[in-house]
Amino acid sequence: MTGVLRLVLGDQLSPDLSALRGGDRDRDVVLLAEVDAEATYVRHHPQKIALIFAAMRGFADELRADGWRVRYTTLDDPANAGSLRAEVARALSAEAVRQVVATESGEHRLDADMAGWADALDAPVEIRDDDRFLCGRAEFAAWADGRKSLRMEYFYREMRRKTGLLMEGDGPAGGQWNYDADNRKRLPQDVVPPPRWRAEPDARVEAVLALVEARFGGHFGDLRPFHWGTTRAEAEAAFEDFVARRLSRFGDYQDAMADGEATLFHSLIAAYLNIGLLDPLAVCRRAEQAWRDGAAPLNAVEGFIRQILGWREYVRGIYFLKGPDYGESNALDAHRPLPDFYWSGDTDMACLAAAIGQTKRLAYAHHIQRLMVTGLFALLIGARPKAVCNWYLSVYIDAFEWVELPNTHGMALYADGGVLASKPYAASGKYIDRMSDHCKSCRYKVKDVLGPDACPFNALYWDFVARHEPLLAKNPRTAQPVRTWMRFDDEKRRAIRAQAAVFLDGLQPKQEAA
Ligand code: FAD
Ligand code: DLZ
Repeated sequence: MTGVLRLVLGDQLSPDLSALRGGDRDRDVVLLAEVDAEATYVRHHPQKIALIFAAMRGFADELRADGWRVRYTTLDDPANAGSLRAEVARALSAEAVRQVVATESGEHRLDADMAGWADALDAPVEIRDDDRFLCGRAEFAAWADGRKSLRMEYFYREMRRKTGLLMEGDGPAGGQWNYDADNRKRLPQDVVPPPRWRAEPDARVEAVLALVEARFGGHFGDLRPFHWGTTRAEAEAAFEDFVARRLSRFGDYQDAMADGEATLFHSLIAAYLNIGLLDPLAVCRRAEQAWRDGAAPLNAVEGFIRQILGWREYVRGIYFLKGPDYGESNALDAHRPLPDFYWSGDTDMACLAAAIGQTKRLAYAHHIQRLMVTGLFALLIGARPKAVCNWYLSVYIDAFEWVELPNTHGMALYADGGVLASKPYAASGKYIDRMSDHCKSCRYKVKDVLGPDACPFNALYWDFVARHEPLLAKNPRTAQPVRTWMRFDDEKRRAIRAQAAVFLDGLQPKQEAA
């Protein structure tokens, strides 16, 4: 009797994955394959490849312990066929299986490839919905249908009602849907964030680190020290550590940045959620419980839940709603190459050096660093959206296209012309000074707009306002800076634009393939 080949991708490490549902443990074979095609479609940070391979190996053990027959191909297996499709073909001819069941992937690239498998493999291929999200693709499309504006806030309220999270009767707990106004504090000197939770590599992880070092050591980013959890138990321990030690202050310092503090009060769980080691609803319910138990205030817990129940679900909805062409737009007509220092951290701007430096060391930067430091700089200089998206998809431990692209292309760069954000997130050095202490140690003066020591963000900001004056003037949320720009006299305007031009001319581009 023949069985079914059940494919599990590297970011589908969930025991209740739809591809495994209804399976027959005696006849079916579960396939996991480390393949070159997935490890190289962008030059992933070495820690990201190591996390995925180590977690895949850990999940294979979990499945075996649960009675499944698992076929696992390691990257260094001499017979490795190099791509998922070729590994599925190899399994079909080697195992007593005649049909394939898979779960839809998180990327248009792979979805399109999988759609051609039945013909290419000459075998029945069933692709099931990925229902590990709280809002399915069709449900999001129904929510979006007929709406003029797809703002996250309204989607989020629907999701609160649907799940009952932080609800009191028909209304929001505490009387407000959103406590963001309370969540914009600077980090005071006497508040010291706890160190990040760390796993120590065991023999399974060490074997993966050696493999990644040999094959992908040349990619941007340090492989060691490697302290990410790679099993479900470790991901849960990391999350519990967050609940116990950081959740209560997550809200207050959510937007803060500080010299020498890479992780502040953030959870560092995005990668675990995205590869299936943590379940988003369980995580939100646990955070809500902490509030109900009096262990964390409402502004912190609502802020945290909104990121997962709101933003995470919403960006996935946008990614699939807008389809494969979403990343093709370039609404601000931006064509500048990404500066070389994005790949080295070698810049005198302290905020950029900190964000890029920790990205290299940890494969991690928190949201405000991604949006209001590296993202803001790329927006202001008019960097080419594809080059910026390629960078974000490569360098972060949690980067998968369904979540990376809307955040970068839409939120940070406004390259989608306002599908996702109601305005470009443009700001001067003043914002960075308000939310961090980076400017104190910076060689540039944040208060200056002109002169060799002026913070480059300032002239770049006004240059951006000047370049996009018609667009910004017609949006009530961005019209004020245009009016201020118009009040500057001609000489000041000319000097600012000349200062920006000299700075832009001095940026060293990286030779990119993308
Ligand atoms: P926390 O600050 O502790 O937040 C809790 C959780 O909320 C996160 O783990 C994440 O699952 C979710 N979350 C928070 N903000 C967002 C958001 N805007 N979109 C989706 N989920 C969110 N997130 C990714 O998971 N992968 C990416 O590739 C990614 N790329 C980004 C690129 C840019 C330009 C920007 C501005 C944001 C990006 N984000 C991405 C969103 C966010 O920055 C990260 O989820 C977060 O920094 C991860 O760190 P954390 O786990 O400590 O999150
Ligand atoms: C990101 C990644 C990497 C680095 N390697 C593998 C792999 O070897 N095998 C695999 O099945 N998946 C891998 N992945 C995750 C896929 O790229 C991911 O499923 C798609 O990007 C869709 O989200």
